[in-house]
Amino acid sequence: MASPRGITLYHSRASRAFAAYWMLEELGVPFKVKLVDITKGEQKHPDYLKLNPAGKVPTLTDGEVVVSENPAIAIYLADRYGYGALAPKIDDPKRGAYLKWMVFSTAVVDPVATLHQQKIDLPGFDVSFGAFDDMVRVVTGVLKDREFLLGERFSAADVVLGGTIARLVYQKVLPEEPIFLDYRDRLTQREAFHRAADATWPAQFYTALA
Ligand SMILES: N[C@@H](CCC(=O)N[C@@H](CS)C(=O)NCC(=O)O)C(=O)O
Repeated sequence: MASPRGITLYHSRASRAFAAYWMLEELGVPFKVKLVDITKGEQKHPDYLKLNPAGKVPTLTDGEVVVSENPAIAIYLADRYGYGALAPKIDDPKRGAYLKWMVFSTAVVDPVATLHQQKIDLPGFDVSFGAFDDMVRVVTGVLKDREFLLGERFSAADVVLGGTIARLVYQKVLPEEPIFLDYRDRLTQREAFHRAADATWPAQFYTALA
């Protein structure tokens, strides 16, 4: 379905905005791109802060709709333009797991992995995102007997959490074990992944992932 309003993605190259870009490519909807160069501090410009007071990329607008935070962007887009395809429908029993993995991606995986990369490993108890090893165990557990997070069917949750896992494998934050490498390889074979990577990542990063 084409957007009746007109979608614009605000992103920066080689950033977490990749997930939103990949999501748009999966859906095949037309969209405009505005570069917000975080290396120049453009994400803190007053005009951009009106769209996203957190001063981070990505942000997506669709007419009057403004959405930021990758999982929220992916949930919005998948429900609006890929409902039943990239998003399980409301009455689909897989909807619960779908939403859980979406939230888990930035509430747990990203923060705990970022701290781990900086050699900060907090005890899991009373820390909202838990311990790094517990995160690895949980993600390993879901991927051990399936192609994608929801089973055989690729979904927007694979774009958001899978995109994060692909980056963490590349950055060697996650262990280079077959379970992560194989999942990463399944994701990077997708044409939409390649289109988004070509547009957003330096060639070196892209070839390392492909
Ligand atoms: N939780 C956010 C994270 C976005 C994020 O961390 N963006 C980084 C780029 S990778 C950013 O904009 N950094 C610039 C800054 O914080 O000033 C999401 O999932 O969208």
